[in-house]
Formats: sequence, C-alpha cells, structure tokens
Amino acid sequence: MPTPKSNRTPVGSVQCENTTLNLLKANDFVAKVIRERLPEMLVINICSSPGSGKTALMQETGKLLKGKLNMAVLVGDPETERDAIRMKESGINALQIVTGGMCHIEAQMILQALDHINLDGVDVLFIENVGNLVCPAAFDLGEDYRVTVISCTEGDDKPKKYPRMFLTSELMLISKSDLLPYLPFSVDAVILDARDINPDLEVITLSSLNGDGLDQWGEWLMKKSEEKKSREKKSGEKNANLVMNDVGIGR
Ligand SMILES: Nc1nc2c(ncn2[C@@H]2O[C@H](COP(=O)(O)OP(=O)(O)OP(=O)(O)O)[C@@H](O)[C@H]2O)c(=O)[nH]1
Ligand SMILES: [Mg+2]
Repeated sequence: MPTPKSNRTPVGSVQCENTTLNLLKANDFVAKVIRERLPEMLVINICSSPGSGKTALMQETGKLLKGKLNMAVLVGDPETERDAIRMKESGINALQIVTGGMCHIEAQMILQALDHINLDGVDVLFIENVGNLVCPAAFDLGEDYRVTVISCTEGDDKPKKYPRMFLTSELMLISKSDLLPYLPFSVDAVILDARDINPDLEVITLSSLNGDGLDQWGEWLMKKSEEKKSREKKSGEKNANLVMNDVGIGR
C-alpha cells in the first residue's frame, strides 16, 4: 500500500520566495515614483465595496469644487468604461482604467494612465479604486490619503471584517446617509469598530443624493490640498537654501 502523503519522510525542501511579497515590494517602488512625479498635486485613493457610491460622490465633488480646485479622476473597473463616461458627462476630466478582470488597481496601472490624461492645472487627482474591501488595501498607489467609503446599506459590521482597509485609511466616509432612517445601521457602532482598528481615522457622514455632509468633505479636500502645496513650497525653499549654502552664496 502506498504511504499516505502526510506520513512521508521529508527528503529536503526548497524555501520558496513569497512572490506576493515581491510583487508588493515592486508596487511600493512604483508608488514612490508616482509620489515623486506629483509633488504638489493632492492624490486621493477612494476605496470601498462595489456600489457604495464612489462615482456618484465624484460627480457631486466635481460640482462642489468648481471654481475652487481643479480635479481629475482615474477610475478602475474590471470591465467597461461606464464610470468614466458618467463622470465625463458631468464635466469631469476622467480616464477609465480597465483592469482586465483584476480586483484592484496596482501602481504600475496608475503610472501608465498618467501618460494618457491631461493633468495641467489639476490640484486633486482622485483614484476611484475597483469596488473591493480586501485586495486594494495592500496596494499603495502613490496616494497622499486613502479614503474608504462605507455605505449604510452594507451593514455596520464591515470594519472588523475587513480591518486592513480601515487600518490603512485616513478618512472613512459613511455614504448614503439619506437612507439611514430606513436601515438598521448604527453610525456610532461603525465608528466605534473602525476607531478600535485605527484610532486616528477621521469620519464624515454624507449623502450624494441630498447633499448632507458634502460641505465638510469639500473643506477636508481644500485643507489637504493647501497643506500639500505649502509642504512642497517649504521643501523647495529648504532645498534652494541648501544649494545656496553649497555654492557659498550669502556667506
Ligand atoms: N440613496 C442614495 N443612493 C446613492 C447615493 N450615492 C450613490 N447612490 C446609488 O448607489 C448606486 C451605486 O452608486 P455608484 O456611484 O455607481 O457606486 P460605486 O461605488 O461607484 O460603484 P462601483 O464603481 O461599481 O463599485 C447607484 O444606484 C447610485 O445612484 C446616495 O448618497 N444615496
Ligand atoms: Mg464607480
């Protein structure tokens, strides 16, 4: 009788490299290249499960920021250009990334897309990630901030079930607040769970349908954009001073 596989004596083994880790290292390298390429532009990675209202929010954000900040959107979906078409119809500078079935966007996709979108004068670049609360959490896209949208139609138990997304986000948007009166969804419970995972997580509750909370979202974006621009200006001045010191100017 053949020996069961589990009882066979080990005859030596090969220590395999974890290819997923290597992939993520390569992704982090490309994400760094993206950050260096966009020193003044605010880059926001919007993540959520499918249908939480990301595209609707982008459409409302376009109206909200008009005359204040110029925005563009790179939007990822496994198939179709539907979201980019919706945004373009709302007058937003948008480009679809079709991932060809992949469940997340990777940094190399963003790097490629940057060559196909006009970003002249753009202050905020949004990346609408593929609807998925798992894989996108592992891929740095060179963003300044990761924003997770959780709609009240999904249930208030999601943060503890998908902790990495909430751990790696700076802001949680609780969307579709217009539906709160009709749903067994506790805003307090979802915030408690999310902050148990990530105590620093900021929270805004909003609705793209009736406009509640959108002003707060707009103010958050304006503040973060100003902060990034002033950080870059300061680092530019610091570098200029270093160069002047190096060549002895002002001594
Ligand atoms: N009641 C209500 N419905 C909303 C709101 N925002 C979006 N919706 C609806 O929710 C559905 C999904 O909205 P989308 O904006 O397509 O969601 P999404 O997150 O971009 O979806 P994917 O890109 O497929 O992941 C649509 O039927 C929207 O009309 C909201 O604030 N309130
Ligand atoms: Mg969408």
